[in-house]
Amino acid sequence: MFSRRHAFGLATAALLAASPALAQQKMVFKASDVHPEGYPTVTAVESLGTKLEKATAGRLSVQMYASMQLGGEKEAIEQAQIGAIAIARVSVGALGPVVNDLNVLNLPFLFRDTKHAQTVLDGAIGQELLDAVTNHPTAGIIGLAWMDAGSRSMYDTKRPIKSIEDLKGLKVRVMGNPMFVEMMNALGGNGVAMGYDQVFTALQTGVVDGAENNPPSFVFDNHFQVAKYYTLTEHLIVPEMVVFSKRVWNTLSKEDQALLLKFGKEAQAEERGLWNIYQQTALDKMKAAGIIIEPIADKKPFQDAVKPVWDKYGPKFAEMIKRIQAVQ
Ligand code: GTR
Repeated sequence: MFSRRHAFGLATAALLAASPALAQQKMVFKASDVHPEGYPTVTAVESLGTKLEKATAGRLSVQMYASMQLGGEKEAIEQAQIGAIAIARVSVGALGPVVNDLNVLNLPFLFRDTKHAQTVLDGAIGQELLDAVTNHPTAGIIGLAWMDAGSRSMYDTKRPIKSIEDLKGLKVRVMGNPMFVEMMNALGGNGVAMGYDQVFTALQTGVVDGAENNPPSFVFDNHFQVAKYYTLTEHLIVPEMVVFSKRVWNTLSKEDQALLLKFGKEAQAEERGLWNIYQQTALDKMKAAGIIIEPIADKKPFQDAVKPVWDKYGPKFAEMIKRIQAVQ
């Protein structure tokens, strides 16, 4: 698997940077995703690779490392930054600590629903935030495309959560971003930041009592085998991004960069279609597996509880929040 063909890495990137003539050489872009083969984000990036290979007669291609083979998302971002991999498909939750502008999307209950989030990301604001990644002076990554990830809800191994009171004292894993720890604490639980690669074991061994995620992650990353209660809090609608290593990007011709941007956009559209199917399949599998799904009719107590997070992080995004809320 680690043949020479697949071993595109830092050394090669550095060499290409030094010698643009070599940029016409065959290159295999390593891509990382925490999800398994068949997951919408994995399929969409693979399909980008297939198109790239076809358009360049095999000169450029993508080698997908799915299922956390290269580690969690923090690691994927770091590897893209140094050029050890070319493509990282990661959550904006994990990118927020690298590109602060993105943290506006990590505010709980920011979007009215997933449709609202899609409209925002498809429009001017979506492009601005991709550009904020690309133009960031030190992040070292290019924002290539958005990926849908639905909305995130709570799940746990202990008890059904019928109201916010039931969250009290539960140790709940959140993504590695202080905003989410503060969010979970404000909701009454104990937020524990942890890489995605550790969540299954943490749930299984009782290191945490619960976590929060969308139905496809809950099911296809197997968390539903250990956590039986899923509560439709839908507190976060956090999109995901495909980012490309700037180090590698800078070795590419303008034409190759344009191809990546074009196929990136197409991957974004393809993933959305696949997402809708996966979301439904996940819900069906949850029901078949006997997961207790609690609807939350009144989300107001949850929305009120996260006010401290908005008080702390909202003001510096005031302008952007207004624009996002104005999108119909
Ligand atoms: C999933 C997302 C991953 C990762 C994970 C997590 O929904 O697709 O990119 O962020 O959540 O909770 O860490």
